[in-house]
Amino acid sequence: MTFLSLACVLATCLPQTATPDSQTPAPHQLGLELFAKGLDFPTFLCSDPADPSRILIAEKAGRIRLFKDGRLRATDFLDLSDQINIRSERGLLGMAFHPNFPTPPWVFLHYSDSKGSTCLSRFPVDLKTWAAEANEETILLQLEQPWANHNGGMIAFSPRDGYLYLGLGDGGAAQDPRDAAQNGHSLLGKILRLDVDHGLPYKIPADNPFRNNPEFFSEIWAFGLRNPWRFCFDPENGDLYIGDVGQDQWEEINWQAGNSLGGENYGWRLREGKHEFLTSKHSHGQPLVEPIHEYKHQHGHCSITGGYVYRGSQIPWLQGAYFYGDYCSGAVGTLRMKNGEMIERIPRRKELAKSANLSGLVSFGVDAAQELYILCADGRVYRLVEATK
Ligand SMILES: [Ca+2]
Ligand SMILES: [Ca+2]
Repeated sequence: MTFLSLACVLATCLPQTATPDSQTPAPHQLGLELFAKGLDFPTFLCSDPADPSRILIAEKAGRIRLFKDGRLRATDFLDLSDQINIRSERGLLGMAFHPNFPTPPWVFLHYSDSKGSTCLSRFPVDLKTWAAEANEETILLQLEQPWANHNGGMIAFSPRDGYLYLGLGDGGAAQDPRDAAQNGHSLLGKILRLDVDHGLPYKIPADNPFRNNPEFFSEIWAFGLRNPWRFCFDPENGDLYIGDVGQDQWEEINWQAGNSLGGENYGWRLREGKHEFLTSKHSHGQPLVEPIHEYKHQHGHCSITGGYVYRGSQIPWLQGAYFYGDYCSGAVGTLRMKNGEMIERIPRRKELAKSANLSGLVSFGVDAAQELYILCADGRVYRLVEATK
């Protein structure tokens, strides 16, 4: 195991708060263990829903590598590299098993196809070989992307309603030039909510918030997002945390309660974080939902990587803490919500820098035991552990 430099230690942690040095030391400390290295730009990690020792790691260029008991298997779970466009932020971006897996034995992928369009697809999994059947792809949604960046990437099933949620960025370039995120007749800059269990390509859930609103496409759950690269549901209560990537100044985290009815407008491009940005020709006459947390582009921060709520068993004191990080600086933070309010936020940059250099923090991952991982652009993947003193 090779631990890299401590460069992250030098700058202070997440802004808009006291530096970690000025705070009472946390009674517990976190660390990272190297889980794998040598991967090619890993973007997503999950496990067999029934077996956390069988870990899957997706690479941006289209392979999904399979690990059993920590060892890389020779045969990929799936290799889509011949049909994926990897320019800029394109690639294999997200993955989710059906919530009742293995009945049906389906895995869903979010990737950029050879033309660069967003593609949501379903593949059956052969449970004997533990490989997805590449020739049995069913495309559920295909959406042209005007630019190579801001493709969103996340897909996840809500633990409350069982529907598939898919995050899409504003399409790309800068300043949302097509004013897509506020436009109800564009799927860009949105989180969609789809019923993938009934009919093809999918069915619109009866209680989608804009189902009977002609100003919006009925797939839309929430809008006003710039690039919701990663979002997650708290498995305990269905609360939704969205890391929305900002433009030049502000990164933000949005939150909605598990019993939300949807329809939230998170503000882009009217606002970047909690700050005025540009006007929009679309007006919806509803209040904008402010982020629960924002941080500025300083101390090396440039792009938020949303994570997961810790619900594992290995670190009991960490229960219910939401993890997020920054792609450029590698800084990690945790926060907790209670009754719709943020009640705790802890910068963990210095703490984690003792065991790894996290700059290029592409994604967090979670296995079926709800233990957390961190994926870095340098091909290393770490497992979150309690630090031994
Ligand atoms: Ca795009
Ligand atoms: Ca916002």
